[in-house]
Amino acid sequence: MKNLDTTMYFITDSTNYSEDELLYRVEEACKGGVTLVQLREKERTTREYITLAEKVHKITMRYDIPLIIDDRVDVALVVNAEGVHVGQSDMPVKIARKLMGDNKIVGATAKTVPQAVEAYEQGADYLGVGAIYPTTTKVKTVLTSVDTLKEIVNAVPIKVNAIGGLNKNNIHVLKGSGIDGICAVSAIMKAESPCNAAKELKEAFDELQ
Ligand code: TZP
Ligand code: MG
Repeated sequence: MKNLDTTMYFITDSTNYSEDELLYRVEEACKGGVTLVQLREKERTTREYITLAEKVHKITMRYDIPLIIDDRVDVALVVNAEGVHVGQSDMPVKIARKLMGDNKIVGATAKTVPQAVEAYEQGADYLGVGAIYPTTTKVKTVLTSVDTLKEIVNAVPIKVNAIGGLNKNNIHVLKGSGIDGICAVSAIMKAESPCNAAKELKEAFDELQ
């Protein structure tokens, strides 16, 4: 059975952090009630990605929170993570689904309705849509309007999360959009207390409902 609650989806960014600090922040975010964790590593070697993913997975498993690996189906399979997330330049959803099997979570990035429909038809379980606001996180992305976000929500029957520059003070723009949850990197990674940040962000999202 897939356990998929995308309400408060925390995505890591280890830039400028030691491994210990990253692991600490993952654990604090778990304590703060995030419902999904994505390990997102762009600079590490495959071997380093696997080693780190094993350590992160040990933590998330203790909190019963699914771990999603960004970009890399091979790494996700090796560490038996609960899922993988693919973007528009990664492996197509259809192939990721085939390799991961039906019981794993496959998420995809979509910035337009056609991309969203294609990802759904190819077997994605959820979509990350954005960037809603400009972001300081290292990413090649363009802004997606809240109107497009709403169109995507209406176009596909799977979970849709908003992403990009989101924090507890600006997510009110998402009210009434019909999204299932929010994704956050900096709001938790850069917070003085990642635990409190996760808790507050989740509360802010719950208040929108
Ligand atoms: N995809 C679109 S925006 C983004 C990704 C991975 C980064 C979001 O990071 P932050 O720090 O929450 O703006
Ligand atoms: Mg990617």
